[in-house]
Amino acid sequence: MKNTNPISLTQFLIEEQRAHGTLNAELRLLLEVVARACKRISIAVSKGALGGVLGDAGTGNIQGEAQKKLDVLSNEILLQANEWGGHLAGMASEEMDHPSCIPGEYPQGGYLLLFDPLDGSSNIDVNISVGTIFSVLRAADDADPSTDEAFLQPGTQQVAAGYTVYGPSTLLVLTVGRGVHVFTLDREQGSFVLTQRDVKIPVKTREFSINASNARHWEAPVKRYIDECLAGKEGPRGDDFNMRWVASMVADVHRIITRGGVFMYPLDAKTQKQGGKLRLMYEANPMSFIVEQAGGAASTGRARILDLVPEKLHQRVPVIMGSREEVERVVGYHAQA
Ligand code: P6P
Repeated sequence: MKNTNPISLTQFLIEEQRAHGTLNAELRLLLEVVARACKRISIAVSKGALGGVLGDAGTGNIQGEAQKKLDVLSNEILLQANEWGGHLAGMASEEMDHPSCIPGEYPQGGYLLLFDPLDGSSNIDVNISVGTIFSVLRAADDADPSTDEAFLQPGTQQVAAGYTVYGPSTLLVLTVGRGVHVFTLDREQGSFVLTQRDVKIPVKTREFSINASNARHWEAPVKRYIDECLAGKEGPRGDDFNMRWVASMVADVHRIITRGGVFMYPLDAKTQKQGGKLRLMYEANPMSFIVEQAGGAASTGRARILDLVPEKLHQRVPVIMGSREEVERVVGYHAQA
C-alpha cells in the first residue's frame, strides 16, 4: 500500500536528490543541519521568560542595533551546528561583522551559509512571531571563505534558501530551485513534516504590507501606489485594500507566500543614505529566491533583487516583493516617475 503518511524533511530531500539531482549529499546534509539548528532555536524562543533569554544582551552588532539575548543565542546555535559537518567553507551572519571560518580541526566543504539568525527579534519581548532566514551559495575555489568577498555573489547564484517562522506552529519554508515547500515541526516526533508542496503566491492581491509611519518619507511612486490602495472602491483601483504589518519580515512574507500580498520596505528619505532598511545577502536575496520560486516577483523598485551584484556583506536594499501583478505595478510607477 502506498505510504500516505506525510513525509519528513529527510525523505523529501532524499527523494529530491534521487529523482531530480537538484541537490547532492553535502547540500542535503547542510539543509538537515540547518533545520536541526532551527528546531533548537524554536525551543529556546518558545520558552520565553521561562528560559531566561528575553531582553537585551547588552551588546550591539555591526548594524548598530542592540542585540537581544536570543539574537546571540540563535547565532551561536547555527554556528555550532554547522562547523563540524564538513559541508561548509564559511558562514556569514547579520550578527557578525565578518564571516566565521570553519575551525581547523574540521574539514571544509563546498558551500557558504548566510543567515539572519533571528529576524524580527525586536518582537521577541512582546511575543510576536519571529524567524530565521538563510541562504546557501557555492564557495568558489579561488575565494578565501574567511573574507567578505567570497560571499559577494548575486542572488541568482543561490543553490538553496529558506526561512523558519516561530509562530503558533514552527514552519520551515524551503527552496532548492524546484518550487517552494512548507514543513511543519512535529514536536512529538521532533521532525519537520512536509505539509505543503510547491506553494504558489496568488498573482493578484488586495492586501499590502508596509510600515505606514514612514509615509512622509516615501518616494512618489510608493506614495502613489499606497494612496491608490487607500482610495479603495471609489479610487483608481476600483477595489478596497487591506493592510498588514507585523514588523517581522518572516511573518509578513510567509503570509504573502500563503495568501498573496505585496511586502514593501522601499527606499525613502530616512533610509536613502544607507540604501534601504533590509539587508541584501541574508534577508532580501533568500526571500526573493523563495518568492520567485513561488511565482511572485521581487524588486528594489528599479531592479530585480536577485540580479544585484553585492558590494558589501551587510549591504541594505529597498524591497518590494510578493504577488507578481502588484510588484509589476509598483515597478511600473517607478519607471514612470
Ligand atoms: P520597522 C526586523 O527588525 C526587520 O529587519 C524586518 O524583519 C522587518 O520587516 C523590519 O525590520 C521592520 O522594520 O521599521 O517596521 O521596525
